Amino acid sequence: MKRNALVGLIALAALTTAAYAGTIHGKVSGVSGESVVYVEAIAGKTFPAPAQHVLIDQKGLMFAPHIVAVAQGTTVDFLNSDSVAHNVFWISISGNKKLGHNLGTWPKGQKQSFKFDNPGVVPLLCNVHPEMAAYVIVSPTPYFATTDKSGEYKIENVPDGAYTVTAWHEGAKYKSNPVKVAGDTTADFTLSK
Ligand SMILES: [Cu+2]
Repeated sequence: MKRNALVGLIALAALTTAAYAGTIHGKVSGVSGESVVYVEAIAGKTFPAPAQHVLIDQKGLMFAPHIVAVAQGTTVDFLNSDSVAHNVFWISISGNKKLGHNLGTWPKGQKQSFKFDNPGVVPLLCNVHPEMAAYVIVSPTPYFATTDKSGEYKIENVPDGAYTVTAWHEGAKYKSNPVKVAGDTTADFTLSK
């Protein structure tokens, strides 16, 4: 093979890798348990609403799971599996009270759905049981992950580029950091109350 052709092939392979192989991974510390890490809105880019619904169950007087991360535009199905009636409401999304909503109250075996078109943190409550609480984190991009219990996370298939990445944890101050993604990229966060 001629040298020029080989150089061309290597360059093409490098470009292909750069466009598809970005990964953001790291650790969220300073807090214990699950956090959510997501890439903030990217100028000039929109993403189709995911077709697949996500289920949040109400079982044993608890929301399950307690923390759910979804991409903007996702429809969440809220199921009541208890023999008592449950309600679902939120007073705001990321503090914006205009985005507050009450889905109503329904009995066992029934569900209500809601499409989360606004990104942000949605603190779920049930007005029948004040102790019930959960969070939906609506990521403005499809690039998000929930950490494991030790705080480790991995967001795959992120195109190379410069982004703002936010780490959120229940009861802590969220943190947004600039992250330049080039292939396999590390981004650690330290959160505090
Ligand atoms: Cu309830």
